[in-house]
Amino acid sequence: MKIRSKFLDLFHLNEKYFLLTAREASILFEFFKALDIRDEMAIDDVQFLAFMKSITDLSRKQIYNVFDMLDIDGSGVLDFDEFYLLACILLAVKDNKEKQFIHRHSRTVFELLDEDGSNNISAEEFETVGFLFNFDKGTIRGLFNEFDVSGDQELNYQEFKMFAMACIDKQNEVDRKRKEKEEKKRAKAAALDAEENPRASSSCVIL
Ligand SMILES: [Ca+2]
Ligand SMILES: [Ca+2]
Ligand SMILES: [Ca+2]
Repeated sequence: MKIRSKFLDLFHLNEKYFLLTAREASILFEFFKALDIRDEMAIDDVQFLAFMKSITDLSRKQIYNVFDMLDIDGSGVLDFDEFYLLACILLAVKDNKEKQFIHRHSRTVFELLDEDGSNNISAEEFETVGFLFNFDKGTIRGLFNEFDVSGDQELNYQEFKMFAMACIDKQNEVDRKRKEKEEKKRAKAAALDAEENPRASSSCVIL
């Protein structure tokens, strides 16, 4: 899932808790009230579709899946608590921190993914909304092979928790590789620069 939103750029999840600060939450609440054009302290699926279409690249079907997942109490609308959770997930994805988010909020994410409340996540359940955390089908199948220790084709909370812990190692590795790549690029650019402007670079060294 890709996110393009100037509004969300104003927010960042707290590094420690992966939630919004109180101030940011109150700004988000104002925004929620603006979306809630009928003044019902809730947004329905049509309002949600328009909002998600404007800031993500998800399809209509995917957006409705997300709506059903977030409507935890099954009321047919999203209240602010449910919307707040979505905002935190969107922010985690925007900042490439979705794996940390899963790790930090493994119980919440587990309950979100376990759509039928069976205390187990099936591959189908994971696939229904996995795109929200940037998991594609292949990755999800691999993940079940690796973490379904009991072999019942489902992840219980213990198994999911192991996955969530591994998730963070994976994210750290991805972050490390990205940093290495950036540093290499920078070094290469500096070397090229030095080649093109030998005088400038030698004066740099003197300075
Ligand atoms: Ca609801
Ligand atoms: Ca389930
Ligand atoms: Ca299992």
